[in-house]
This record gives sequence, C-alpha cells and structure tokens, in this order.
Amino acid sequence: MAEFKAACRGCHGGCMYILTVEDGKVVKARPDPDGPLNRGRGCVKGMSIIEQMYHPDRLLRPRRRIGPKGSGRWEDISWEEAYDAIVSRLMEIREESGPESVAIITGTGRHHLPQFWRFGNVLNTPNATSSGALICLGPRKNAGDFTAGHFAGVDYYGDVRPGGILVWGANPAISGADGELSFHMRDALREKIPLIVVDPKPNELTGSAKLWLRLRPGTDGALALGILHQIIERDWYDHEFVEHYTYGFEALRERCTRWPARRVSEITRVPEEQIVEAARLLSSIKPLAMEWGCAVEQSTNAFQTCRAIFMIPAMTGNYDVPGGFVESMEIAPTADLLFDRLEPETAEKGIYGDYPINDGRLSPKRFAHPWLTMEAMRTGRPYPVRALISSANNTLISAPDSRHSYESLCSLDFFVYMDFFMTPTAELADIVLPAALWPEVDSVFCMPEFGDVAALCMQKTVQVGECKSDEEVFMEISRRMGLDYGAENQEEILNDILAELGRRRPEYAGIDFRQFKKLGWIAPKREYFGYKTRGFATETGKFELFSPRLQRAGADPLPDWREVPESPVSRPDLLPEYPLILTTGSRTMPFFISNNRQIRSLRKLHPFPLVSMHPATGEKYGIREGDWVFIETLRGRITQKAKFLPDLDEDVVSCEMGWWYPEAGAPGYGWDESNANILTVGAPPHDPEGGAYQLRALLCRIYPNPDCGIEARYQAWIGTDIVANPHKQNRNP
Ligand SMILES: Nc1nc2c(c(=O)[nH]1)N[C@H]1C(S)=C(S)[C@@H](COP(=O)(O)OP(=O)(O)OC[C@H]3O[C@@H](n4cnc5c(=O)[nH]c(N)nc54)[C@H](O)[C@@H]3O)O[C@H]1N2
Ligand SMILES: Nc1nc2c(c(=O)[nH]1)N[C@H]1C(S)=C(S)[C@@H](COP(=O)(O)OP(=O)(O)OC[C@H]3O[C@@H](n4cnc5c(=O)[nH]c(N)nc54)[C@H](O)[C@@H]3O)O[C@H]1N2
Ligand code: SF4
Ligand SMILES: [Mo]
Repeated sequence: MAEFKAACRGCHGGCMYILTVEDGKVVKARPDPDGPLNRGRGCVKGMSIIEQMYHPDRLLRPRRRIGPKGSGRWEDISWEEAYDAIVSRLMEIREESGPESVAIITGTGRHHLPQFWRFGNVLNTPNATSSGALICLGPRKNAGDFTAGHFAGVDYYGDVRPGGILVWGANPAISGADGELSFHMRDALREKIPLIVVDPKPNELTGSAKLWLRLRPGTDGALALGILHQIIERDWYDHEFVEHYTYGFEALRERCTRWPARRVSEITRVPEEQIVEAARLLSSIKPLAMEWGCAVEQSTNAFQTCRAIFMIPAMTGNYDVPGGFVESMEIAPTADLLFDRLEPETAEKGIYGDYPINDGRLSPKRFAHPWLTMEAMRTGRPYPVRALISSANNTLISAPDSRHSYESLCSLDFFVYMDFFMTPTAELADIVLPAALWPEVDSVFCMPEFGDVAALCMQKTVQVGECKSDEEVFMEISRRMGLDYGAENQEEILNDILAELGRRRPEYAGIDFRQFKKLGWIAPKREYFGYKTRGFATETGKFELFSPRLQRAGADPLPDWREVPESPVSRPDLLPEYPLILTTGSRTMPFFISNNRQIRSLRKLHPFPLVSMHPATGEKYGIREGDWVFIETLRGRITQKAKFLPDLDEDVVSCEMGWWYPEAGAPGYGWDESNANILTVGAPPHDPEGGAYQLRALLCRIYPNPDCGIEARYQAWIGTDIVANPHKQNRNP
C-alpha cells in the first residue's frame, strides 16, 4: 500500500487529493486536508474518480474503425499499429496538401493544453484550435491584456477578505469559473459577503445577493457602459487611480455619455434606479472583487463587453488591492510552446478569420477559428482541411451548430480522436486512442487560472489498461514523424518548468519533479500593487481605458455595444415564429461540460437536462413542470425537461449544454436529442474584434414533447437503483 499526493483535474482543477494505491490499483481517493486551494474539500466529480478509472466502458486500448463512418464497428489494435497508421497517413496528407491541411483541436483548459499548442507548432500547423478558444476565457484574457497588460481575479487567498463581489454572467457556486474552486464562492455566501449579481436567470447566488440585475440576455456590454457612465458622472470613481494610473479617461467619459440610464434600461430591461444603485454599491464597497463568466464572452460583443466590465473594479479603486480584483503572480511558466517551430509562411495561412485580435495583427497568439476551420473541412474553402487530431474535445456536443460539425467531421479524410470513453464524436473518427485520467498522468500546473496562487503536482500513480497521457502521445507522434518535440520525455519538460520556478522564486530553487511529487505543491505568499512598482504592461504603461493599439488596427479603442444578431430587437420578423429568448449553458455540479454522463453515481444526481422557464410561459405553451419540452430555433430542435422559475422573465428560456446519452448506445449515443448546440449558430456575423459567436441570446419557441422515451431508457440503464422521489431529482448537491 502506498499514498500519493495528486491534483484532481475533474474540472479545471486544483483540489489536492491523497490517493491510496494497492496492488497497482487506486483503492481510495480523499481530498488532502492541507491542499492549498481546497483545504480538505472535494466535489462529487473528484470523489467519483475511482468509478471513472475502472468504469466498464472505459477505453483501454487503441481502436481502428472497420465499417463506414458512424457504423459503430471497431477493432482493437496495438499502440504500434495505431502510431504507424497515424504517422503514415499524416505524412501523406502533409505531403499532398501542406501542413496546414492537418488541424488539431482540444477543449477547455486540461492538463495537456500547453503541450497541445507545442504539438501544433511542431507539426507546423497554424490550424490549432479549441472549442473554448474564442468564447471561453480568451475574450476576458484579451480584455485584461489590452487594458492592463494582465489578467485578474478574486483575492480569495490573501489575509484580507473581499468586502463584496461583483458576479457577472457566472455561477461560481457551481462552476468555480476560471479554475477557481466553487468552495470559495460558497464560503463567501456563508460569510454573507455582499454580492452584486448580473444574470438573466436566478441561480445559487441571486437569492441572497444584495443586488441582482436581471438583464436581457446578450445586453451585458450596454449595462457595463451604463454603470461606468454613472460611476464617472456622479464622481464615484477613484481619483487617485484614475489620475495616476489610467490612460484615456476623458475619451472614456465622452464615450459613456452615449449610455445614459434611460437608454441602458430600455436595452437591458434593468430598471434605471438599479443601474444607479449598482454603480453606487460598486463604488462604495471596499475592497471589491469580481467573478465573471463565459456568458459575457459567448456573444458577438465579447471583447468590448469584457473590456467594459474589466474597467469597473479598476475605476472604483480595487485593482490589485488586498481582498480585491488581483493580478496573476506568474509563479511558473507552462511548458515551452515552441512557437519558433511554426514557419512564418505556414503561420500566415491559418484560418483565423478577419479579426484583428485573433489574426496576428494585434496579438501574437492566434487560434484557428473553430467554426471557420470546420467550414474548411466541409467545403474545402479557403483550402481543404483534410485531417484532424482531436484530444479532449467532444466536438459534436460542445461546438456551435452541431449539424454543421457533423457534416464537417464526416468530410475529413483522416480523423484521430483521443478520450477516456467513446463519445458521439469518437464514432466519426478513424483511430481512437485511450487517454489517461488524472491519477495516471505526471504534470505540474498553476492554479487558479487567473492568477497562479499555487503550483500543483499531478502524478502517475497507476497504469490502467494501455491508456497514455495526451502529452506522451503528442511527443511520440512527433518523434515518429521525424519532428523535434524538443524533449525526450515528460519529466524533462516538468524539470524545465520547475527550474524556471526556482529562478523566479529562489526560495524554491533546486526542486526537481521527483522532489516536487513528495511536496505536492508550492504556494507562495500573495503580492499586491504590482503596477505601482513596474507600471502596467501596456504600451502607455498605464491602465488603458482608451487603447492606442486597438485604434491603430482599425478597431474601436473604447468599449461599445451593438444589438446581437438574433434578438427581439434585431429580428422582430422572427418573433411570430420564435417569440422567446434562449440562453444556453448553466453548469451543474456533477458534470463537466459533456463529461460524466456515463458515471452512474453522478448521473443519479442529475439524470436529465433541464430547460428553465417562467411558470406562465409553461402554461401559455401547454407545458407543466417536469414535462419534456421541445426547444426549437432556426437551426433545429432538441428536447429537455421543464423546470419552472418564477423569477425568470416570461420571454426568457435557459437550457443546459453538454448533453448526450451514453445509455442510448453506439453509434449515435443520442447526440442530437438534447444537445444545446443543435440550436446555436457558429456562422458569421462574429465578434468583430475576436471572432466570438453567439451562444447565449438566440430566438426560440417551445412546445410539449408528449412521447419522449429518454426517461424510460435511462431507467432501464440505471437499473432499480433509481432515485425514488422524482421531485428530488435534478437537484444540485
Ligand atoms: N461543475 C462544472 N463546473 C464547470 C464546468 C462544468 O461544465 N461543470 N465548466 C467549466 C467551464 S469550461 C467554464 S467556461 C466555466 C463556466 O462557468 P460559468 O461562467 O459560471 O457558466 P454557466 O454556468 O454556463 O453560466 C453562468 C451564468 O450565466 C448566466 N447567463 C446566461 N446568459 C447570460 C447573459 O446573456 N448575460 C449574463 N450576464 N449572464 C447570462 C446563466 O444564467 C448562468 O447563471 O465553468 C467551468 N466549471
Ligand atoms: N451552447 C453552448 N456551447 C458551449 C458552451 C455553452 O455554455 N453553451 N460552453 C463552451 C465552453 S465555455 C467550452 S470551454 C467548450 C468546452 O468544450 P470541450 O472542452 O470540448 O468539452 P466536451 O464536449 O466536454 O469535450 C471534452 C471531451 O474530452 C474528454 N477529456 C477530458 N479530459 C481529457 C483529457 O485529459 N484527455 C483527453 N484525451 N480527453 C479528455 C472528455 O471525456 C470529453 O469527451 O464548450 C463550449 N460550448
Ligand atoms: S472541484 Fe474540481 S478539482 Fe476539486 S474535486 Fe471537484 S472536480 Fe476535482
Ligand atoms: Mo469554458
């Protein structure tokens, strides 16, 4: 028997666990009482890790498809055969159509993300992307970058507690967004830290919030500008910060005059007095911190909305203060991304879209645009994208406009997919590779996402089947293709990271990965007011309310807002057919995006997807609470189970994302039954600066689905062991 310290990655991660290993198997997993971010806490996802590792459906060895695409017919092959097939086909396609015809895709921030980018660069493909690239964290990070030269988040870990938290388009009590853990928001609720919440829908926070601004979905930018206008005109801003540390205050003031309370109220539906009250509270609470989520990014206004919101904690004097909205400490680097391997001519060919923040004009970090890259697979324009290597991305479920994704993936000449389980997306691949779960992987990473409070260790405690870490597979494919990955093994990369950590913080110098595994983590003391000593990492050295860099690229140097493309205001012609506003998302505790639907202990906690609506809306369309409902947009229709929320606007509907049904079986797994992205749109118009697409404010209609077989199928799968009282189902633990 042996015990190991390892960080969980059941979400973005950060809870340290103690894993007990007996006879080569993990037999016990308990949260580490000393874990610097979790302090002995864990959630249901992390606690189910043993069930996940030894699940009967887990992929244990590589597979090759032997029938037509989507036929569900596979044969097991060895790693040797898998590598041979991958390497020879990739070499052929690169030879025939150039390295840019091979795309790689991943999902949200998982352990291998840095090495995923490194792999893309080693492959010399500019078409590396992720389903979160342009609509999750990217716009917020870019907003921070173009405004402060930095990103920031809540100071949950310092000695001073936040005096209040602005929670905008996020539900961190469940999602623990940005790599934060949900425990911290729950602590804040218990401590009664005042919350100002901006959300169209009631959630775990709105009930106890000091102020809840229930805006119309997709109007966040207008509200942020309206709040900034009040803060400036009523002279509630922090004079010392504005005078000494900002650039472009007069220009921002002038811009905000376009956003008087009456106009903002008409657009957002937030009463005028609440806009003023929000500005007053946000200026008077000290220190004020901010949690914001992907709701503000999944919009054609993503970048400018994020810029406007980012300015609020700063203008009110809470930027990088103890207990406030604090900067990253940059404890350790990630693995070297090897951008020098991407040849300049190839780099120019990337399918980035014509978006200045994403196409290299304004920022060196370029992402292939997920929807445009899919479109290239489907149509061969601007050139054919023929091969795809996908690791940690259930594209059919998480990418916008799933039917478009389906057609695109079916058009590929060669598709390699890596995951823990078969998924609807895996069924369209040629080769499927079995991925290692977090207790089976060596890594070092910093958390939380915004700001490196700690460097944490993951370590390989056991081998399950023939599963391999994504990192190992990237390295091996590169080696066999004759490409230089720049390291012989994972440990070498981790030792480089730790060596740099030691250079940045000499108190940790000399620690290598072997020693780090014993330590489990490193958590230096928090630092503040970085900008006072080193200025802001922007062109002017100031916090840029007005951005000369954006202006030069022809983008708007000041935040602004436009109506979204499919709303009651922009498309009144659609209202007779599609009278309701649909938003998607709303994370639940047992699941991580599309993961975990096959984990029985988790599924029992939330067996079915819920669509929230006002009771009067239900009544109007002949729907009772608990009924299965069709939700339909211009793109298609899905079904979810009705949940009534009296505090929702009568014309707003919110459905869950991430749903498919492992119990429906191969090859489809019910991928198009309840999947929110059947309803969404990925085609332009996109956010003009960064290319984001609209997932959170679309027009829909709803009607009853009288004979839905989803519950009966579920019950047959889960067995007799089901939750007895149906009214207790679907409650978040
Ligand atoms: N348990 C769990 N945790 C997760 C995830 C998970 O799937 N499960 N996913 C992870 C990922 S990748 C991410 S990006 C984060 C996401 O976490 P969050 O950013 O918290 O995202 P959601 O829970 O989808 O949505 C948050 C809130 O946005 C609101 N909302 C919807 N439309 C709008 C709008 O137009 N404006 C505003 N202001 N609000 C709106 C919803 O009502 C909801 O309360 O969570 C991460 N953590
Ligand atoms: N309509 C709508 N769509 C959305 C969102 C929304 O709110 N609404 N949210 C968006 C956001 S914020 C994001 S970040 C994206 C997320 O999109 P993705 O990250 O692509 O999410 P998933 O669809 O869950 O796909 C993840 C797959 O990776 C597998 N996996 C997990 N960890 C690993 C690993 O370490 N290695 C390998 N090889 N596989 C692994 C899982 O089993 C799962 O099948 O979705 C976006 N899509
Ligand atoms: S909160 Fe995230 S890191 Fe912590 S136990 Fe749950 S899944 Fe794991
Ligand atoms: Mo995300």
